[in-house]
Amino acid sequence: MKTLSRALLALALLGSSVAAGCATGAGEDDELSGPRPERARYKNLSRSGRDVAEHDLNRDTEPDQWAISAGGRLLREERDMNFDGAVDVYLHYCPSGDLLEEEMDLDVDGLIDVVNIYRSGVLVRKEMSIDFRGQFSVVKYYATDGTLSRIERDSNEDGKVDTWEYFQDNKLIRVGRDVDRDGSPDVFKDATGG
Ligand SMILES: [Ca+2]
Ligand SMILES: [Ca+2]
Ligand SMILES: [Ca+2]
Ligand SMILES: [Ca+2]
Repeated sequence: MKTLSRALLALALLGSSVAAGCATGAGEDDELSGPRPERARYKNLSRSGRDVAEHDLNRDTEPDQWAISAGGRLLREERDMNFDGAVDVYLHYCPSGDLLEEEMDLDVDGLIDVVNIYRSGVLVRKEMSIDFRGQFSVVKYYATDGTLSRIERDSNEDGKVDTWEYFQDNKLIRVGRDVDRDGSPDVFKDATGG
């Protein structure tokens, strides 16, 4: 079973883009089938009809961690990292129990700034809002061994990637740019030369 899912993961990573998902058997991705899964960054989180378990990590009698489950399955955990009563980190889980996504509000303003996306519990993608305004203009892709493979940047925040940085052994080797603004790179530059 593990070997099979690893093989599927490797296959998935061969593609140019890696979709979020639980990488488990068919039918277990029902929660993710829509274009907008329940996420803090889409502001569509719900606790309605779910079991909510509260925890008080710093023992000040105020809860700071919540586990939200449905039908005995843990959907997500919410954490208040700075103990101000507002949630800053959301952890979303696969039916298998593997971590699927991590949403983080780094500057505690209520907007998600970083999303880490996992497959079979391994980090494959990191989406970053570098100006903390909720636009994920930098996306980092990781290989199965954990090394950085590519960074895509939407420098002018028009929703289209314009710069592709390719990495090998965590070193920048090539940069691609989209000069005709069609969303794919046209000009490449070798970044290894001295
Ligand atoms: Ca507390
Ligand atoms: Ca907080
Ligand atoms: Ca924020
Ligand atoms: Ca182009």
